[in-house]
Amino acid sequence: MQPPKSHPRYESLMKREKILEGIKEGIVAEAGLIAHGRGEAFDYLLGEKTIPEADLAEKIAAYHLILAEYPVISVNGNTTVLVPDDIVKLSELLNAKIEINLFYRSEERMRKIADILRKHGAKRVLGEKPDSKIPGLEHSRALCTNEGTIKADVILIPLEDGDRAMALKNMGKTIIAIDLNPLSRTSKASDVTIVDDVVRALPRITHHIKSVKEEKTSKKVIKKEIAAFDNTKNLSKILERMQTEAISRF
Ligand code: PTJ
Repeated sequence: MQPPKSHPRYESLMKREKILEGIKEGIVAEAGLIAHGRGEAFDYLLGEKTIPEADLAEKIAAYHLILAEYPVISVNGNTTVLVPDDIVKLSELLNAKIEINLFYRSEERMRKIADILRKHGAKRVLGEKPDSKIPGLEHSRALCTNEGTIKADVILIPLEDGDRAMALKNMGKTIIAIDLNPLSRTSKASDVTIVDDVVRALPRITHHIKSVKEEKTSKKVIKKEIAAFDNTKNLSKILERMQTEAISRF
């Protein structure tokens, strides 16, 4: 059901609709609804907006992706229904590979997700024919490709489960997570954690990449800002911000 545009929480309701539609079409896992609800709860505490600490992480993420030799964007059911265009745009801007990596893997879901991304302009989508595994993971979440996850030096993981994030970190990769829960294992294991809704985060990362190109920011400056970024400190500032933001609306 389409919510009326006048509804004060129209955007949030539209996201729910996309997730529900995705479940009906067999694209989003049923557990994706629960994951979305958890994300919504944290987003509500943040005031459903990009807070300054998230924007900083989005800028640092953009910097890592610009410096990357082989960036990869990992996608699942939720991200595909929420931001298919943004995934494709970002991959084109960075010349990054897109790889589907599912927690609740089935060949049918893999195909449906790849079809949606191709429909939105992706020339190549990896993951349907895995030829490698992430060491240390036992379930089907380990399945991946040599051309994607294995070769990646920097990997963007929106809405990731903690085990896989930690396994990727153990492989020596630079991990950029998008996760509204600042307390999740994924958030804590990542090099850069963007505590923002994926719907706002991907366009912000793209914006920062374009700014670097327009303003011709030097590699020296980029590297200096990356070195000065402390993910744990940023996460603790976010927890404080959640509290003050929520109290200010009480
Ligand atoms: O499509 P599949 O089979 O790969 O399954 C995907 C889900 C998301 C179901 C699976 O990876 C899962 O169970 O994830 P978790 O462990 O519940 O983690 C999802 C995290 O994403 C949670 O910490 C949520 O707070 C967060 N989250 C949910 N929706 C959003 C979000 N973060 C950013 N933007 C969102 N829209």
